[in-house]
Amino acid sequence: MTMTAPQPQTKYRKDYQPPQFLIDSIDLDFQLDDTQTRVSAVSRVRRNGEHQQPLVLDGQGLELAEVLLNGQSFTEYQLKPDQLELSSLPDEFELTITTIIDPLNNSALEGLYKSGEAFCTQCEAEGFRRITYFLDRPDILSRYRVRITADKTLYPALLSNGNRIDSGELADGKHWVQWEDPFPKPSYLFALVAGDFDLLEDSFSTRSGRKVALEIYVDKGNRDRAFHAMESLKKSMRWDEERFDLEYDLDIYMIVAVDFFNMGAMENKGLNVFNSKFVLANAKTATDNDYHGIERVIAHEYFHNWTGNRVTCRDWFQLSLKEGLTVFRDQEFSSDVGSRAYNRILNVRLMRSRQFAEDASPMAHPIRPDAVIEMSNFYTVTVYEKGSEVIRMMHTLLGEENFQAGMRLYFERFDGQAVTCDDFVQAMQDASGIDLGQFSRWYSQSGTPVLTVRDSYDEASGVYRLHIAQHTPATQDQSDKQPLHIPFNLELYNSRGEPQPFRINGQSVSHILNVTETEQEFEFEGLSEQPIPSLLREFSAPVKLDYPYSNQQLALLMRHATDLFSRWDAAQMLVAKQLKSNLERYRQEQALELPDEVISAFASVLEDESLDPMLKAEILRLSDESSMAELFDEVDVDGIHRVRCFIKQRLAEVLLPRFTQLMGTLNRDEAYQINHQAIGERSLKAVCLSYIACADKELGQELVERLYKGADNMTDTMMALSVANGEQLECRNVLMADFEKAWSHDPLVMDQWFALQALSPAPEVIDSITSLFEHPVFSLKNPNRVRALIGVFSASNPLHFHRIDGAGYKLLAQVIRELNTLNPQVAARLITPLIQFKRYDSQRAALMRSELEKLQQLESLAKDLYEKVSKALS
Ligand code: B3K
Ligand code: ZN
Repeated sequence: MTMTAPQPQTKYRKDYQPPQFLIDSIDLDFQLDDTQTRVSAVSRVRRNGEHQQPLVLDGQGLELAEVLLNGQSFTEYQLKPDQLELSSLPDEFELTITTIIDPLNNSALEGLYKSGEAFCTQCEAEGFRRITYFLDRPDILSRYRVRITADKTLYPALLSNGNRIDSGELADGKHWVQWEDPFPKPSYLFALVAGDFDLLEDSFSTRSGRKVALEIYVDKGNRDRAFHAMESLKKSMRWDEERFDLEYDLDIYMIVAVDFFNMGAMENKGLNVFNSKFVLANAKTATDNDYHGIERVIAHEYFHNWTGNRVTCRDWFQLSLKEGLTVFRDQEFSSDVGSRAYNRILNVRLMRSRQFAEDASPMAHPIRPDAVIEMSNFYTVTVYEKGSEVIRMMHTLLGEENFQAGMRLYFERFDGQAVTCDDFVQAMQDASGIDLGQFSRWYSQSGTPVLTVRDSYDEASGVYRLHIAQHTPATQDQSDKQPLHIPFNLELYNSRGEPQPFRINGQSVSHILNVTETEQEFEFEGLSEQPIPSLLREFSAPVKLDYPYSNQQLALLMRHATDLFSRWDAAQMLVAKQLKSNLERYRQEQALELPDEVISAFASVLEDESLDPMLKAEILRLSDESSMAELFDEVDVDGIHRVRCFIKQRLAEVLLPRFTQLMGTLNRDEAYQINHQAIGERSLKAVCLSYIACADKELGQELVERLYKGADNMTDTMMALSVANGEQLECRNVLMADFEKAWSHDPLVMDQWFALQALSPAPEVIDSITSLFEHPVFSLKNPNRVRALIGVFSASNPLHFHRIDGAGYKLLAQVIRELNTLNPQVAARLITPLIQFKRYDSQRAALMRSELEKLQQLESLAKDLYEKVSKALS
């Protein structure tokens, strides 16, 4: 008889119960050792309310060494799978639990593990239970004291949350440090780090005059790569004071960069642990995009100190309470300190490519999920990015002043507590007096609404009518959808491209319409000609728009829209239109076409000298094939590839002289600088170069080689390589080999090279990737390497990932099988493109499905994968 593993259990939001016990404080003692770390936890526990229930603690993969009750040996407990159940307990007591754990063999990178030579922790969401038995849920807020003992030479730095209060030496070459965090916190914010680092120190004076020590710990030899992170941290601290009136609350803020990390970073109180990718940068090793990413992630984790740490989540279903809000805050930070339009474009691109795809997938869920098997699976673009869009809509409806009043009320009410998304919305509503009742459906409804807009103009009365219908298609998790409250930002232009003042019922009105019903009509008066509407400006709601724009109308918006975001958006729509019509032609085996007015719309962007180079680059750059795929319910992999190539080729050929001329004017100030203008010019240079190489391989090759050889910074180097790779220039292999030789000592830099390998359009890409598994720098144990090579291939090289013989699917499934035991969290992230099989033709869908079925048969399928695979196959 075969034993089947118990089916993983689903947890439901509606089943929330307050905890049976509270833990006011915990003293942790760590005796660090590679495979036998001893953890003693002394908790002050009290019964919550009148009951005689046992105390059920969470624990996973722990060896239990000892249990004491009020200092005396205690045996009234039962060890169950992943739980320790204690009974016959008094109402208040001191509980001592000693466990032994094995950090060295912890390849899941949750709990306490080794990253290279250092010890570090990752506890969110449910990693603390891999350290000791505990009530590992975010509504248990406790005071932490932590004592760490370890070898002094190997681990000179011993770090934990809060303030360092004592330290000492021991006879056997060991030393210890004692930490105390004055703020009660949930277990997911606990952190410990031990290692031998280089340290970059600085300080920050808060607005009220307190001095905060800032410390960034990096691997030996990397100190000169931590300055940008430090500047970003100080900028974030200042910005949060100025824009949100929020000041830092401890005397020290530490960041540690580690090489093995499942995500970007973690906001542990006073001791952030970061993926080194989001800390380390200098001009030689990091691109402009890396710099931008570091600034954003440093800010994001810092902002969590208030939105997440001071006020946290009652349960994990409320994750968007802290993540949506903190993403909104980091987006606003990036927009205030950089270009608002550029940042909006990045956010919207992510929404339209990945979040819309998630809503259309078996993993569709509301920003506040109702049912979860493995919490790690819900750190999603929906919870984060759509969550942020929901906060942004509230900001749009309330305005900055009311929104900030709402934030103040939220902190007044809930500082030091674990609360819900409803609590947040209530604070916003109470502070503003604006009814958010219908609006709050955004928290419970999944799916992407489609707004169908039609219009008419009556010349005699000068009245323009806009008919707006909203419809949210059913998603796998939810069939019934209700109308949402959608802020709809619009502008009307006349045929000369001038914005038109408009009135509704004799009143001049704001540009934000409140769309609340399934169908609604708006009448605008006082228009002397049929206007051209600029709809859903700023992407004022996370919806899809259906309006029958003509090429001419879009060309006009591209040229004249008063906000730069709308110009970019018009270009997106113009290209989407050409994509759709040409796909039709492709299917009917007709010749592909690109109308002159489309080419001239692009030409006038190229020639517009008043346009910010960074924006110009974004408008001219065609979105990639996987983003284009999101315009369709059923994805035609080959058709999209073919048509995109055609559009690019046509634009490139006709506009070649203009691209070449423009390229010659960019970055003429030779020395590398990091400022808006210089970064924008580099970005535009990359776009020009890519079009040039597409139209004229010889000229492209010459420019690419010159750029590569003369580059004094990684942005230029990667630009050259990426064009050589993307356009399959003859110099591609030589340059790639040269880069490999130059950077093989630096895995973070090599990730860029692995990613290029993964993006290669060459037919042999799958074989190359397979042989790169043996590359000395590659390791399946390191999530950054895996994401760079396999993640990029399967998410961003659709032409080859979806190869018709299924070789791409096989490759991904093989990696997932290995990661199922090594690191299930990373495995479950990688599987995303496979579970979308229903959107592909029957041949591909069958091949993908069969890989999923094989995974489902795995004997010890981790629950992370179980959740996604079973949803996909159901
Ligand atoms: N809060 C962490 C995410 C932790 C994910 C754990 N699986 C990073 C962040 O959003 O800031
Ligand atoms: Zn976050």
